[in-house]
Amino acid sequence: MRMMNSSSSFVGGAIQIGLRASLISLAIVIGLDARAQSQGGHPDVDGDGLVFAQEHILGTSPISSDSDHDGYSDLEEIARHTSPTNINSRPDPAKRLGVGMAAHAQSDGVHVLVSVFMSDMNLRAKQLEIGLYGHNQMLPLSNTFLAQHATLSYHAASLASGCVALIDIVLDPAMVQAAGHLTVWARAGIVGSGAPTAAATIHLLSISGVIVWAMPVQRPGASETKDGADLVYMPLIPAPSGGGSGGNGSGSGGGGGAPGTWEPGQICFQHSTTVGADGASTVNEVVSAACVAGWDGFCPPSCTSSVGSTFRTVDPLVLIGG
Ligand SMILES: [Ca+2]
Ligand SMILES: [Ca+2]
Repeated sequence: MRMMNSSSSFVGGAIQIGLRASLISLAIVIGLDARAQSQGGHPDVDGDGLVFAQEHILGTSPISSDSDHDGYSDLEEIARHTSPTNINSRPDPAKRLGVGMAAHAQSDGVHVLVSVFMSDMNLRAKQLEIGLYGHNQMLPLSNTFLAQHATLSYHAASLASGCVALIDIVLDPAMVQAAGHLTVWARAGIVGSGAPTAAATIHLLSISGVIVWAMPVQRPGASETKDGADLVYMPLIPAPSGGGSGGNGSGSGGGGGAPGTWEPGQICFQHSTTVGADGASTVNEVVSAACVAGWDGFCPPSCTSSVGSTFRTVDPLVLIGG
């Protein structure tokens, strides 16, 4: 993992993040990171750690680090599992550690972001583990892999005493294509205090060679564990190089990479329920699916035919409890 002004010590399969930095040098870290992420036509104009392509997919503002103006940055809200675009969705102040994930595509591959909120800067006391689940196997990502494929940066949090760490992992699309379905998971905890207390997953799949993020969408009043999950199949297609109009997000994110049979301006909206569990994995069945208009995306012709199909993923609750 390329790290700026930080150090790391490795314990077992987990990464223990350590930071030798004053607040002044932290500001330098953030500045360097923003500059680094501006390369390749993917600017992070508002400095919240989310490049344009990511903000576009999330529907967050590329020119405001706090899209809904609730005092929590877009990145922090990802880590703390609240909506960055709903001012009434705010983090639980009692939770001192949070892990969330997002994904987008760039020309160098699929970027999976792991956002870690910490209420204090005692980073040596935090333990973070990142892994893959595919082919019915849990595979913690090795430190060697992360060193080669991930970057780490630190960003300001709503609490002056805390921070948000952002781990940006670049995956070869061929990994997802080979697996068909691939879940990336992350969990974090306090060193020496037993089980992790925060976890997140992101589910990727390959449809006709296009990498798709099965992105959860919030349904007001619904209980995810009881009612199943609502998902949209968000295609992760790199924007053309030099793209990024900087406008209101009405066009450049989709790029031209979707097969011609995919319907533009629509997205595959699905509802799935858990029909079984096997160790850390759950078996989920798609109970409804349809192309829904009004999205800046593409809907594959296979959308409706996915009803009745099952897929396996990892239950974040199991990652915490296990
Ligand atoms: Ca933003
Ligand atoms: Ca916010």
